[in-house]
Amino acid sequence: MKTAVKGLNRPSFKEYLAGTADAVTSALTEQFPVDWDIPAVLRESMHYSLAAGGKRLRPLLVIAAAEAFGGSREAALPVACAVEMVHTYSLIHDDLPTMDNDDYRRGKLTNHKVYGEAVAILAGDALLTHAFFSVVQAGRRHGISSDTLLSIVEELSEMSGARGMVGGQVADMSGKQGSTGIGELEYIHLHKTADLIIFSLLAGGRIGGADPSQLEALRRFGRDLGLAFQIQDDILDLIGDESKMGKKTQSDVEQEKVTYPFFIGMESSLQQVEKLTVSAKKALIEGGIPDSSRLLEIADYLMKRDH
Ligand code: GRG
Repeated sequence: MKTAVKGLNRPSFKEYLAGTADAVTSALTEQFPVDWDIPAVLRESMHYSLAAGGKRLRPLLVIAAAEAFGGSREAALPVACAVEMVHTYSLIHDDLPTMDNDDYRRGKLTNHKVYGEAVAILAGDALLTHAFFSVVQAGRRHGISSDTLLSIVEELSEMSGARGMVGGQVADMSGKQGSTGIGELEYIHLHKTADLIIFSLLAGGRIGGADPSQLEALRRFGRDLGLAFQIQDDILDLIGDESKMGKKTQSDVEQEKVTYPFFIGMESSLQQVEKLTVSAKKALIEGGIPDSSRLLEIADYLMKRDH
């Protein structure tokens, strides 16, 4: 009877996704209080990209992982915002002329197209540094232990830096068809994409009080989920809707990036996404996590996503 009532009150996955994304969007705007003396153009530029939407996947993972252990959403939110700030900074910098040279992101003009390259670079820098401020503040406000906070800060710096996302991006920039092998491709996917996903799960788990073996299960879940996510991203890019095709530059066409579909073809890539998702879910199911239902739903949702 109790279970049935609990089930009845449980938001659908769609409601959970939308509710979490809204909570993250509101919390993001609160990370830079209006009475802080910040140059207007910098504040606007950061806000422009933070408010531009996106799936809010990484914050969702922080929150769902914390909740899987009975952790509070309030304590997880500032850390969820922190990882979205790091993600947003990486997108702003990735879009710059010196990198991907993109004019549009999330259906809007890219940051540098609106605010100029110098401000876009600095907005990215400020978002990256503010992420660490948010993590430490969250700890103070919500009584997260210093040990937990140190681990979160340590993992955020490692997984977003030279041994993480930035390292993956540099490897990706040097990867060209003909000279990159599938092993290097896995390195690129693991660091450019999976590391922030792994970080999000570990941080949520730590906030919820996960023990070392449960953290290991979250790490394995995040690794496979992150690899599947990137292959799916490359598949979606290749299938391309009209807007994506329109976004391609001449140099993209001449020098297509190395991807799983390039190496093993579309059909096998789709199978690989499914295989990795199954393996991710297995790690979670076997990991002794008190309530992994939302994380499992997220894995299924990502496998079926179309954007
Ligand atoms: C420039 C330091 C630096 C790093 C760039 C993240 C990244 C590394 C580049 C962005 C380009 C890209 C395709 C990265 C792979 C990870 C990925 C699929 C990012 C897009 O994440 P989504 O789909 O984006 O979660 P939204 O817009 O939904 O937040």
